[in-house]
Amino acid sequence: MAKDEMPKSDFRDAILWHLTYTLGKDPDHAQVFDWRLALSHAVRDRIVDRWMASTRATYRADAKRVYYLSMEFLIGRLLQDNIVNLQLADQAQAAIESFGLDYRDLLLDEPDAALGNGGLGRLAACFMESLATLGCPAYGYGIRYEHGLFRQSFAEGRQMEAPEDWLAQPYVWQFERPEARFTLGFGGRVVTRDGKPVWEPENFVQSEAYDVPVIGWQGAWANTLRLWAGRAVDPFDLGRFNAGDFTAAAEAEALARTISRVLYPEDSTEAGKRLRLTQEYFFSAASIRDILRRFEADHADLRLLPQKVAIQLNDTHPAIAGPELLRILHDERGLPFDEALAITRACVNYTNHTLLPEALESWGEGLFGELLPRHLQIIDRIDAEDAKAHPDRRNAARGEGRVRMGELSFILSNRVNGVSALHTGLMKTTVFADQHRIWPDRIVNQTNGVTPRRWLHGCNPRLSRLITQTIGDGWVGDLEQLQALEPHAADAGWLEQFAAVKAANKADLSDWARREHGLTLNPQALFDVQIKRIHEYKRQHLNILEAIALWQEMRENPSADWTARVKIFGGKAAPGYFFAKDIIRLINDVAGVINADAATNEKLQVVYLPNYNVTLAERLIPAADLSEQISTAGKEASGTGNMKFALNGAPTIGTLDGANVEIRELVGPENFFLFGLTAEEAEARRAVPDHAARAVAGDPRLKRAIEAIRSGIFSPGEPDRYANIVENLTGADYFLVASDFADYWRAQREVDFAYADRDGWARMAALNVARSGWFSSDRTIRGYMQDIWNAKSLLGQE
Ligand code: CR6
Repeated sequence: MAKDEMPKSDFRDAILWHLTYTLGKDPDHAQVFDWRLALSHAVRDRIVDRWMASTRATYRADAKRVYYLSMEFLIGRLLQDNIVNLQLADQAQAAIESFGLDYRDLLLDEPDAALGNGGLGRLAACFMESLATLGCPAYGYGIRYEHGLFRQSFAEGRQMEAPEDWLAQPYVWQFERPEARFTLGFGGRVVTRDGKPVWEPENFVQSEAYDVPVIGWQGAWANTLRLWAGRAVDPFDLGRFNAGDFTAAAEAEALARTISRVLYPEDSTEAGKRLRLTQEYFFSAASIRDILRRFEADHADLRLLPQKVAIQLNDTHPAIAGPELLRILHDERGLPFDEALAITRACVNYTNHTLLPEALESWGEGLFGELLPRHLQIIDRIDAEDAKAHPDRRNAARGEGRVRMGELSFILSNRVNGVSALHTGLMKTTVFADQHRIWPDRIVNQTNGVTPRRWLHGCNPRLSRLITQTIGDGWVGDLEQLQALEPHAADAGWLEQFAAVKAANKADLSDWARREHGLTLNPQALFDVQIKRIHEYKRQHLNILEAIALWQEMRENPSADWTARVKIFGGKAAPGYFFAKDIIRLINDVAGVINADAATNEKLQVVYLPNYNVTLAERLIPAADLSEQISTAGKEASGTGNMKFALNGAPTIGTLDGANVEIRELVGPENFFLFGLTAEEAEARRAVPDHAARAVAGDPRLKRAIEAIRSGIFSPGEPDRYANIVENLTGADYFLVASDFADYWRAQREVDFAYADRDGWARMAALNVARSGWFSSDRTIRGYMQDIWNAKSLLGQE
């Protein structure tokens, strides 16, 4: 094969061609890494044609485009996803095996792109995939962090953080776009010229674009994820270099790059100051310029903007995009303020992802005004206009010395949405009650969803095969077809096959845990899994308390007929969130003691797998028997892990929180293990004096479990190690662990009982699969297209 004979049709030849001419590697000496890159190039080639066809179709139709602005896109690995969506899996596997290589090894060689913290970032990635699947012309805009979420390891049970470096290797999925650069200003002052305000920024950086194509199911459509990187306007100071100051010569570049250096490792807490706000403005402003450039290339009348552009703010992190658009329309394009405001409002929409007060962003007006002086004036003007129109309005964007990003996002949006029915309802009665009274049509609900391509078809090939054999393959693009499985859940023969899939997935996980971590998991046991960020409201400590209490009862009564369990944990804590880090250490300490107890360890194991990420989720979810969704009611906006478990046949033990409520409704209350206070009851309980102390005093099991922690049996020689946790559980206990413990215990014993009936359990698990089709992110995106964006699919027009 010669270089000018680039093979198009034969996939095997295409891989060899790329290995030789793109990577310059002799097949005789190529490593797994080289083959993986060659395969990725061959796959990428097949994406590019469709990508360009989609872009052309969008221009031709002059279609409305959706712009999804998000600080996080937790995309994980892309090779397998792309292969699955192009339906190349069989070809790719055959080709790779013909070279004598292991196909799975190759897929697993790709680093995880961890450009997100948790649910919000993963949701954005699922949405990008569904937008492409549905043929909705869309761009994702985010930041190309050089270091994604930190790598987690444990040292004596404690979380250690190391920088993640997904870009240490060539990243095949990105295309650098040096032509799409914008110069962005920060700081400085606002002067008046010809009676008009003019912003004179003091510092400048450039945004450089990297495009990642996102291909939909069956390759029918592809969109772009555009990630911005910070660059200096003058990257290199030759004068300083020649004067011998080599470090200073590159200082501007180092500073500019800092902006896109690290993902903020916070999750649901108020994030750090100046750099974070700089990041937010940087990517929002670059994106707004890009959106306007694309629009103005074909349209002269800015009043048409809302017909052609829908902007979605993924939480408040990109909220400054609103004032930035308004500023450009008014200050730079010369539209009257009220017209610029109306246009902005008609384009922008906002998704709220949390009601936790500490997670609602706000900035001190000092810092804000220093960095963005003109935007502060604009925000004041918007507040003033709203105050004129609605004199009884209470919550302005600026108040109490702060710029409040939730309020700002709300008042600049056409639609504001919550992410589950319960959460949207609470938005109306709590944080946005005042706004909702004034603009009663603005808040709408769009319950989250997950892409079935990655979260069932891709990650659970055995179950995918069984489903396709049973009902055909239409379900991958139309998940509600899973309903057709329902009659089979009554068929003993089919249920046996279904149970065999789960057993095989569990065996795979056990093999991997042995190889990778030296763990021996009992595959006969119930795999009870809680994987998510570590947070008090998610209550991993409730789960570990239950493990302690169970262990104590098992020791007391070793001959009873206990259902064997493996409790599996995974998740990272924000580096500065010390209580969460204590919880991690406690789980590891408890695991050490329980797993070493020969009297019980055939029946109970506790395992904390380090460095939870998308890839680990793809491994664990297909092997799970039970899904732990045990947040304090009213605190988890939606959850999306809960949907992935149900879809893969793991029933939920959970509270009436977030989308758990809708999962329970759909799968049926008899196939869901409910416990705990409702959101309303939780609010009321907090007002009861000494609620935690009373709960502990009234529940000998809970009391004994806490006592065990206090006594130091899990922290020999250091009984105070968990003094904070003990004090919290018996004192303030804002998240009501003590109050919910007894009912959680009861529900867990119901799980034990139900699991002992293996046929009954398989039926319950199968019904979870059959009834979870509604949780496809395709359904969610259709909802956004219709109720929020007024955007149309261009499928068939490419
Ligand atoms: N932490 C919510 O807490 C929700 C996702 C996506 C979260 C979670 O319940 O499923 O967003 N919120 O909507 C934020 O990140 C602010 C999350 O992931």
